[in-house]
Amino acid sequence: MTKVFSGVKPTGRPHIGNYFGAFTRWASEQDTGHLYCVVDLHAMTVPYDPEELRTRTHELAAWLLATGIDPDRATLFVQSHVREHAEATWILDCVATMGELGRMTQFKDKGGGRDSVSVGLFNYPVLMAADILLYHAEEVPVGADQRQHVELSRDIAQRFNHRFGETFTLPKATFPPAGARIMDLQHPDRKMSKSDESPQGTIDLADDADVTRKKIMRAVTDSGTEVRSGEDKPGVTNLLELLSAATGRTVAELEAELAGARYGDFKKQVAEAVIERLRPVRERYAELAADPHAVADTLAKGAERARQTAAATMADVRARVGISA
Ligand code: ATP
Ligand code: LTN
Repeated sequence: MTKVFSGVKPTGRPHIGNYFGAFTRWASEQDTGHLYCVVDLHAMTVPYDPEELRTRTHELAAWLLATGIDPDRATLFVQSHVREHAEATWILDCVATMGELGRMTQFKDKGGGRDSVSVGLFNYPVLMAADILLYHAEEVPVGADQRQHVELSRDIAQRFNHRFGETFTLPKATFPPAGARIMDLQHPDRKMSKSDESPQGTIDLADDADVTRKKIMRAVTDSGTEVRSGEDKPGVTNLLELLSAATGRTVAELEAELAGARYGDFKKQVAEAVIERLRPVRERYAELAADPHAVADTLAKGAERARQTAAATMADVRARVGISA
């Protein structure tokens, strides 16, 4: 059985990009030995409101459960509940180098050389390495933007093993199939994102059917009238990919069927498909939201299970690096 670890930050509200690009994949591939984590410590690397962090962490876990993560098979937990993540980060900090962290493009994009950004933002990939390495994960399903971070985790693991003896498994990133990247409906040249302010371009999982329909009907399309994908048609391509993700049919099939369709009718079809696909997930979420104790209980059990592995790894690490057991 392959060991898998992945994480999602409780920043902003989860959207259909997270859902189609990550959550559904996690749910369909889940197995015992897979761990899925709400990485609240990672959400602290940029300015945030503590009460909001608490709420969002809980809501995000509920969305993962609503998507179909089964806590009796996979382990679902909150990063800060397992203190070994913070402890491992310090030890790995003493193995990682300023040079390699300084080369991380996410840090360069988000930190941009400003003195005011937190040390946590710079250190973000080391915490991510700790997440992955504590559980000896072999595979890390992520979006392409996280490739560099997973490679860094691998480099850190290798260096640690070389310096202190075989301890960590070397992880590798795995990526969703092509087309699993949902773009902003108003700016189809950039990905739908939790942290960018583009409410009309982002369909939150928490949006209701009416809001979902309106946003899709107002999505930007392209010049011309043809419903086909292509580099010259980023808006229509994105909607075709969304329709494909929602229906499980290929873009080629949909293009053939939609030949001659008007943009308006095409968008209606996309909207209804997305709404239908999300309906049971939204219903399940509403049930879970009505019973916060049940979700908290599930997360406590998940943390308990995760802690067993994390504690065993840390005992080994402590012994190897020469600190007290
Ligand atoms: P942000 O949007 O705030 O930059 P993020 O969504 O990239 O953050 P996470 O919330 O931690 O970061 O990502 C959770 C998962 O969702 C990741 O695997 C990421 O690749 C995936 N994901 C995020 N946005 C999209 C998108 N638009 N299309 C497909 N997958 C996405
Ligand atoms: N950095 C990731 C979230 C993340 C993660 C992880 C993903 C934190 N720790 C460990 C995989 C494995 C992101 O921004 N999507």
